[in-house]
Amino acid sequence: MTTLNSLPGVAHEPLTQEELSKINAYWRAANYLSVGQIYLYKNPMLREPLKMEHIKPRLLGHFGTTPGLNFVYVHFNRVIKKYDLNCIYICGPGHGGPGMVANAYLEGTYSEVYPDRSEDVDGMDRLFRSFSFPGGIGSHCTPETPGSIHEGGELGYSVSHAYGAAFDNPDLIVACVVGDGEAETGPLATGWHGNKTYETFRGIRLEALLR
Ligand SMILES: Cc1ncc(C[n+]2csc(CCOP(=O)(O)OP(=O)(O)O)c2C)c(N)n1
Ligand SMILES: [Mg+2]
Repeated sequence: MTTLNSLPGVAHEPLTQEELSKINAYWRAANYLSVGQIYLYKNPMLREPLKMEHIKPRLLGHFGTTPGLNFVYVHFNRVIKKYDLNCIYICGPGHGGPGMVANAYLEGTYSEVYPDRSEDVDGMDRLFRSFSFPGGIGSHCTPETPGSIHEGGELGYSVSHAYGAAFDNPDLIVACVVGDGEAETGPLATGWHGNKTYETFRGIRLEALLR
């Protein structure tokens, strides 16, 4: 039987201690940047003791989904670098926005596109304050999020967008995370049938060729 470990080119060894500690540090930084966007209005590095006035008065949803999404993100980055892969991450869960923004910021892309959200305390302050706040950025991955092709505001399209990305780019690896809440929507239930769509399209194309 072919298992993942028996495939040529797939490393069998566990991660080294150095890899583990770097990945863990990156993951914790992404989690901090996510939780900061949700809660902090001021004091982004918590250099002062936390006071009520540092907390946003109206909070968005919850943090629950974010550590898992950030975990997937950092490990995909690890394998992308290791094997020089061409990948895209489609993030479905309804409250995953802060995680995706945090990673875009941590990679430097966010500051490249929005120089006022620079990679320093002032930039972090502006990033945190703007998240899900009047005049700021959306609580989900709006089209303004660098690299985003998946508008997360209306739940239910992650699988369809993942299929679309793969159909358009056959060599692309698409990592798609589906939210459990998102999975209750009609569009998502339909999205699971993308494999049949592909077979149908392929059938139609074959038929056309054979004619
Ligand atoms: C079509 C649609 N219905 C309802 C909502 C409101 N809504 C936003 S997040 C959310 C919960 C989504 O759950 P899940 O996908 O598991 O994400 P998580 O909260 O775990 O991050 C809901 C119902 C929405 N954004 N879109
Ligand atoms: Mg959920």
